[in-house]
Formats: sequence, structure tokens, C-alpha cells
Amino acid sequence: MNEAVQTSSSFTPRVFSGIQPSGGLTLGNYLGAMKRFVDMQNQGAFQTVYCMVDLHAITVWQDPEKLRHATRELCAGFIAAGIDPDKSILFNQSQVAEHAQLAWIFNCVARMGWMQRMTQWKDKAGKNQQNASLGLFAYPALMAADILVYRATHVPVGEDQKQHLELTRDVAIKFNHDYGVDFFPITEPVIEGAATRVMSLRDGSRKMSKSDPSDASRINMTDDADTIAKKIRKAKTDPDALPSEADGLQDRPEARNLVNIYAALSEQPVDQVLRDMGGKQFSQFKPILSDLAVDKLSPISTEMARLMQDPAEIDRILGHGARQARALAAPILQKTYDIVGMISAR
Ligand code: AQP
Repeated sequence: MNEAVQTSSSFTPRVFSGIQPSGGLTLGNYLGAMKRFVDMQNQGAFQTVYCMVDLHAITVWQDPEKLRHATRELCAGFIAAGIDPDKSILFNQSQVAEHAQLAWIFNCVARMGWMQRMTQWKDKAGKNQQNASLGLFAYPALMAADILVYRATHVPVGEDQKQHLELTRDVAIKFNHDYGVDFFPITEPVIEGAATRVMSLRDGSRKMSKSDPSDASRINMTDDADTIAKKIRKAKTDPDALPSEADGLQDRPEARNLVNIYAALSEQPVDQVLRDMGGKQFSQFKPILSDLAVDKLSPISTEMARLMQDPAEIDRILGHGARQARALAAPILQKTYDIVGMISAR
């Protein structure tokens, strides 16, 4: 074993996670990911590293100006939601070349069969896989590099990213095994809370997504109060009243979704929400949910709009974060190159 390589017991407790600037932030991104990023930052038990994964976003076509705008808006969203650039490292992926460099190594570790099994690849490539980008196919190897270039020990994500996290673990295990080292940690996914999978407001079987063609399917973090209220009012539901216990939500995906959103926004367990709301019709529950959503989301969207008035300041924050990120990533990449057998400049 390479002497310079630390063992897993010495891994610094470190959180990494990212969000694609592939459109505007949704309530799903906020509850499934960003709100929990803030919690982990504030717990103080981890060093926290958060990234706008612009290299991931271009695995499907992005208009360049819209991509730049979405990246700045996402950064504003992180800060408005409570990420403090003095407490967390906050940056965009393309400014830290080590992500792409480690991804190449992992392209040579991961197997074609692993990638072919990824449900996100199958969903996004659809029936026309031959015409999908090579980057979309290799997406999970870049994601493994994002995480392992910091030797992150914990990754908060929504339920949809569970399979990619498992692949990250497989990459770390295979790399460690192939080279006889204990260099990369076997990262723990952190998938917790009532809103690990926020569903579309129009179809309780589909994930709420920023790239869904229907704007009515999602709440955007930039939506104003009237738009939020209208989308919740029009959200698909069923004719029955809310149950008093969680069992009563079985086979009622739209009802379960709205209850989960309420539970996550109000930071209460689902059981408690149903004890309070059980028996109410949706005509009564939806306005209560709207008021809560507006109450929680409006301060964030107002702050995002304020931050977006000064794009130069956002770029400065991203540049500062990228320098901090590179300082962590560069020695880890260098050690990886040493392990693999590359001769580096001395
Ligand atoms: N609906 C969701 N419920 C809970 N968590 C969600 N996340 C996304 N949608 C939901 C979590 O948000 C983080 C960032 O996701 P991403 O931007 O990297 O990509 P994604 O998962 O593919 O999200 P979208 O909104 O569906 O993007 P597009 O439409 O571009 O593919 C992740 O932690 C994710 O789990």
C-alpha cells in the first residue's frame, strides 16, 4: 500500500452535494436537497462543500446564456436558502478542473454494464439512446468524481439519486481493490425526511423536476405568492378527505405528496400532520398548504431576486469558493495519479 495514503478511519467528516443549473430551482430540489444542505452546514459536524454542477447540466443541450443565468441564480438560491459562503465551500464545478480529471480515471474504473443499468440514463436517453450524448451515459462517473475528489464521507441527496450514490460506492470499492489501497471512502448517502421524493403536482407517479415541460407540475423557487397558490389549488388530488393516519395514504400518491410537502415545510412528522389535518377536504387543506408554502418560500425568492441584482458579487463568491475547492481537490487528485502510476511534474 502507498505509504502516503491515509486509511478510511482518518477520513475527515466531509459533506459534498451538488445541484444542476439545468433550469430554475424547484421545491423538490429545495426540500430534497438544499434545505438539508443547510441543516448539515449548521450542525457543524462536517466540512460542507456544495457545487453547481454545470458540467452535468450540459449532458443535455443548454443554451449558453441561460446556463450562465441559471448558474448564478442557483448560487443565489443556495445563499438565500441559508448556505453561508463563510461556512461552506460554494462554487461551480467547471472552475475546478480536478472534477473532470478524476472523472477520466473513473471512466476507466466503471464498467459499461454499470452505466447501462442506471435508471436516470434510461429515462433521459429514452428510446433514442444512440443519439444521447456520451456525457449523459458517463454522468454517474463524473458524479463519483465530484464526491470522491473531496473524499466526501456523506452525501445528502433526494431519493432519485440513490442509484448513482451506489455506483459511487462501487467505483470507490473497485478502485481501492484494483490498486490495493484504502484511499477513497465508501460514501454514505443521506436520504432523510418527509420530502426525499417530491412528486409532480400534475401526476403523483412522476418526480417534480425542473426540466418537466409543464410549469404547472412544479413550484419554482422564483414563483410569486399568487402563482404558488394557483399551482397548489390546481394540483391533482382525489375526492376523499385526508386520513388521520399514514396508512390511509396508501394508493393515494397525490394526497401523500401534498401531505409530505406540508410535513417537510412545517418540519413536523407526517403522523403529526395527519393528526391535525385528518378529516379535512382538499378544498380546506390546499389553502392551508399554500399559506405555509408562501410563508416559507417568499423570503427565499425575495432574497434570490436581491442577490441577482449584483451578478459580479455572485461571480466573486463562486471564484472564492472554487479556490477553496481546488485547495482540497488538487492533492487528492495528485495522490490518485500517483496510485495509478502517472509520473507527475516535480
Ligand atoms: N422531486 C424531487 N424530490 C426530492 N429531491 C429532489 N431532487 C431533485 N428533484 C427532487 C434532488 O435535488 C438534488 C439536485 O438534483 P439535480 O439538479 O442534480 O438533478 P435531478 O435530480 O435530475 O433534478 P431535476 O430537478 O429533475 O433536474 P433535471 O430536470 O435537470 O433532471 C439531488 O439531490 C436530487 O436528488
